[in-house]
Amino acid sequence: MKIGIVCYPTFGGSGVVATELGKGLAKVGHEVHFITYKQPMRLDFFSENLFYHEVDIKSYPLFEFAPYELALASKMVSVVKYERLDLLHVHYAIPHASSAYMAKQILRTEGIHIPIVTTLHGTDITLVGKDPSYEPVVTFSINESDGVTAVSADLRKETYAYFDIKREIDVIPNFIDLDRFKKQRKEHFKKAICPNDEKLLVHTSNFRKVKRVEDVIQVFFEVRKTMPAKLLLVGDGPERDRMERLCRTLGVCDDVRFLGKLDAVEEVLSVADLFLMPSEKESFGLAALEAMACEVPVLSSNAGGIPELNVDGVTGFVCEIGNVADLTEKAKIILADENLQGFKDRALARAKEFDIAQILPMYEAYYKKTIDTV
Ligand code: GMT
Repeated sequence: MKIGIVCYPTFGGSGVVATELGKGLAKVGHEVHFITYKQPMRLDFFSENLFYHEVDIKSYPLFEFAPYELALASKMVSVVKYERLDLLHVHYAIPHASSAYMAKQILRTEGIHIPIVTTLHGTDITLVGKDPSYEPVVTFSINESDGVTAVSADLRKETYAYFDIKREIDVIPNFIDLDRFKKQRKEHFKKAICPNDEKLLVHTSNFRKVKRVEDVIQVFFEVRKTMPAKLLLVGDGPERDRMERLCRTLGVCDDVRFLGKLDAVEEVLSVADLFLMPSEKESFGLAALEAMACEVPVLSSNAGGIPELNVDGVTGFVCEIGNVADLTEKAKIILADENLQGFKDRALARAKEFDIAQILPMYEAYYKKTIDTV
């Protein structure tokens, strides 16, 4: 098939999923055309089946905000037409699904029919999408897509709850490339961070409020009272300053390091003992899956689709959102020497269920079904 993939190209789970999916499809022989405003993060190599089309956003003194949606729709029209695509797969509803709808209508006037598959990722539904300033357009463009998938059953449920959806939404979970995300031998790194064999806790996120990074630090503060431990915080975002101040107030700065935006997160995960994801909202939790693939147990909240990934008492623990006392107690259980290896082994076994090799055929079948039925 010739598939167009539209996504956000920079940091963020939906862009990572879209890029890895495109790479996986190209590997098994499909021709994949990325349409974005910037070269996607993990698409920095040559492959005969991968193409990149940059959206040209023209500014003009009249525009306070350049109309990206229109430039994107125009680019979709030309790529579909000249590259003869079979299908467009847009990741994240806003504004990709509505731009795709517009492109589809324009192409129809030229006798070209292009099926649109929209994948919902999370905040496009649970935070941004349901805001009245976007809701009518999101509802319309989901209903007008030829196929709609959500990355978890919970996200599908939330979509039906928030929007007036009149069509079927299928669940295709996120996936992991186990060749990249695997435990690597990084003993020197572990020794440098934990010279006295301290337990290493890790959190990665975009440091937005919904990630509840303060819970990570509070849990660490409590755990550290009972065992030697270190905390690595990977990523950056609006909450970073506040979190640095919290570390100072709690007096834990010597044992906490903010690493900023790291691309090779698997190297950090390779030496971690516990991954924390106490989010307020989380449709899937790709970062937790990446940790599990590196044999790291997950201590999470019960937000959104996380319990569909992290199995309570098996691959880690699942606690009520904001229950720091419970999170702390469960962290100590996981980190106890006699328990840790079992949790690590089971985390890896669970991650294998989300191997890209299992999930990619689901998308291929979904594309074929969509093309055949429209
Ligand atoms: O987590 C974020 O805020 C980024 C966001 C995105 O779209 O880039 O992530 C969402 O999509 C990921 C990939 O499907 C999911 O793994 C994340 O759980 C989801 N985030 C939220 O629902 C908050």
